[in-house]
Amino acid sequence: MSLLLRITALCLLLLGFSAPVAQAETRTDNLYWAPENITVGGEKIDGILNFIFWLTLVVFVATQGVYIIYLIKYRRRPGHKAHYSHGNNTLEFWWTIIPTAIFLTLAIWGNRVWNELTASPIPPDAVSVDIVSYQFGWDFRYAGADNKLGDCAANLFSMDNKFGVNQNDPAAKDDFTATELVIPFGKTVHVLLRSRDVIHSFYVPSFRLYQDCVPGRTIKWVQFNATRPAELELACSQLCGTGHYNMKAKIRILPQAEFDKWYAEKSAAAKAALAGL
Ligand SMILES: [Cu+2]
Repeated sequence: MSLLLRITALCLLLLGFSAPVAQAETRTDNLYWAPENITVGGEKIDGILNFIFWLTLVVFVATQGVYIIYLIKYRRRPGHKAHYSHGNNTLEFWWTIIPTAIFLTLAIWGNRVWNELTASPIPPDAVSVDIVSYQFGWDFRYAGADNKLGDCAANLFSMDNKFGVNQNDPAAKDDFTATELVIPFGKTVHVLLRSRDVIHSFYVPSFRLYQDCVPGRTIKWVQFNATRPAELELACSQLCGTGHYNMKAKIRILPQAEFDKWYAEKSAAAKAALAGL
């Protein structure tokens, strides 16, 4: 390729003229704020985020305001002498106590919301999905007809066992896999988060959910309940290597009947594939 062509290609790339990729729902409103929350309990996270945002704004304006006033008021000019200040104990007391109280409030409040959203027992009819992240993509495994995911372990990951499933576990026989996360709305979804290589992150802004997938561990406490049908994009949120930018998967949230149909079809296909072996 000629140098000129290479430079042109690089410029186009830098300007964002790359190959079109499959897009999730395009946002048209509220572009400067978080996307619409579509999970039960997500409004609690929004409460904390909004509080932090407005508090930070007030503190920013107040501190920068004082800074600018002092810059002008105490600037160097003829006839004015600088004087040394030893500080003010009362002021120092308050500007230590108030931030401490704010940080403690945020820590307790955040912890409480985290517990409310993650510590409740998983309902028996929850949809369980095993999500395995890797450089650079996502794999999904569903429980199949028995509604029970087969056992898995990090030391079983291999080229032909990409979910690290224990093949001797009878519950593993009817599990099926998918390349997109398909879930119903109005029902609890329980996800197992794992990684085959480095740390990745399962981040879905519309669910107000952010959880790292850590190699060697199975994160079991993430559950959520979507409130409406939607098509979203799952994008890894932990810089995990050169292909990180492209580590995406589709999330499809369907009405229960449509989900059941999809599930039955996938389950039957997996069963047929197993029988054909
Ligand atoms: Cu990643």
